[in-house]
Amino acid sequence: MSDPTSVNPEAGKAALLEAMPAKVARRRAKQVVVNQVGEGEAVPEIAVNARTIPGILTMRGCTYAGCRGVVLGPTNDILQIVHGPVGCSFYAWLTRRNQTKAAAGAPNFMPYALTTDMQEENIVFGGEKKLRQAIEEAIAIFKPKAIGIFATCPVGLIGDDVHAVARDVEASHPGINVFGFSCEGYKGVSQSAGHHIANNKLFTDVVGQSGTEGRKPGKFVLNLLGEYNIGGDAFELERIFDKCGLTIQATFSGNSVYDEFASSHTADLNVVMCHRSINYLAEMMEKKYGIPWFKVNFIGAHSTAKSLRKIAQFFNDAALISQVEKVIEEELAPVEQERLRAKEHCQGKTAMLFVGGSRAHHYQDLFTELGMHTLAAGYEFAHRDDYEGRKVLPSIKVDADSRNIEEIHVDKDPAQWRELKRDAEARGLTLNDYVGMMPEMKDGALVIDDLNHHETEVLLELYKPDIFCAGIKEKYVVQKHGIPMKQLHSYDYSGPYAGFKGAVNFYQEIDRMVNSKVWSLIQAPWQKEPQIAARYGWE
Ligand code: CFM
Repeated sequence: MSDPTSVNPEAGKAALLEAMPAKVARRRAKQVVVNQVGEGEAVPEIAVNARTIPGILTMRGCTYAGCRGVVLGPTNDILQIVHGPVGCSFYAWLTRRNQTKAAAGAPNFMPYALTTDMQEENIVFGGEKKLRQAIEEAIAIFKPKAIGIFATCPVGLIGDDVHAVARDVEASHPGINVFGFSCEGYKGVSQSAGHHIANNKLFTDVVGQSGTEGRKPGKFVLNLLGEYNIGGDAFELERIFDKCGLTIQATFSGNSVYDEFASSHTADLNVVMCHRSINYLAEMMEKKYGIPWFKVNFIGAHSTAKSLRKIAQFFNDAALISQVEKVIEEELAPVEQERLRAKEHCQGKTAMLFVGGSRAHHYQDLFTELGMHTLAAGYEFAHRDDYEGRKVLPSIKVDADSRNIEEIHVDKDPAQWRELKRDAEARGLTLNDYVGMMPEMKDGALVIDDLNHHETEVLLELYKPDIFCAGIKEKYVVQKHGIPMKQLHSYDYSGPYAGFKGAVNFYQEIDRMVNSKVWSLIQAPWQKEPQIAARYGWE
């Protein structure tokens, strides 16, 4: 077990930057911060959402991934057609493990990968005709009610207009909602731009398309934003919400269907799980329809209980409050038993988390529940508000890359706007806020944005954490260092980890991983013989 206090954080930071050329080290120095929480949850400023240094081997993905894969991917009856070379579609094909359960007799397009498979000829002479043909073919086969078209890098470079094609198809197929996304991979510095593009289009073309008759029955109707049903997380949350008597109008977008998006404006509350990917939609829905939002976290049993209580307090209904308390009591008892059992083996061990734009924060709660310390954490593509809290929003500088993404001007819709706040703020509830990751981390922890391969290796050698959490690109590098590695994107083909049952799964897996002896028994060939002699063909 490593001693979390044994490495001086400033020395740790210096070690990360040591081998870098001076210019690169100067830039990275602003993206690596030693955490310190001051008065009013003030934390040091971190440089984020900046272009990745070429060649540094980033963990990031592209804008198309954030739009097509992340936000739209988990919905099952919007036919999604990727306009681009086949690889963009193929490598996004079911790799995120977002699950879905289509209703009996309802379509489920998720297992399909639809692409225009652009060829050189289309790049030279334009691909709009091919896209149009592909859509016609898809309509004939699948008969969808909605179609999303996703533009990849070459589409933007040659100037194909996916929106014009969408309008054209819509005109000849009334009743099918067709919308295009200008989510070319290069549009922003990371996936994050793709989230924003997806939010914008969903807001302008899908949310509010159905009338109030689309509202589901129930007294407490809310949308769950930023939950994508990885490894079945949404199924567990649906179970808990149902037991509490809460109705989920729409989840954006785990286990969701088009009609739920279209009628999501009829809900009375938006709760936001992943702030980074969906805060835009929450803000826009509040402006237009008056739907209030607040942040929740269903990763961790105690965080789940806290979030459920906040929802019940918002609705301010005695029966709901007592039902939620009953559910928490019932669910928490077996979870606590398992937590305390696992905690005995995990207490004092150390973790590092480098994931996306929200999980590096959320999963710290699960490790804390096990008595473990987070030595270092960071996001791949989050913004300053996800690190430092939304209080820094007014001081965030808008650069050329962010300006690239459209900010939609939204006005109140007097015909549809409802007063829904129920005096929540007067009753002490905080709305429209996210405190961010850093204020909830210990002083001295390293916070690193857009971690790269070299820094990963330095961290592993220096701190020797008991577990490292990231994605598939990092997995085998970490394991070769003899350190267990947990994928927090795909969950290593396991899950769910959300809610009460998810917490139990996580405790058990982490217990097994950090206490396994297997890693200390293996020795890689290069540890025995640092230089392996090679014989060249011409010798
Ligand atoms: Fe939100 Fe996500 Fe994440 Fe994200 Fe993602 Fe994901 Fe993620 Mo992978 S929406 S920011 S773009 S919680 S796919 S479900 S795991 S990087 S931390």
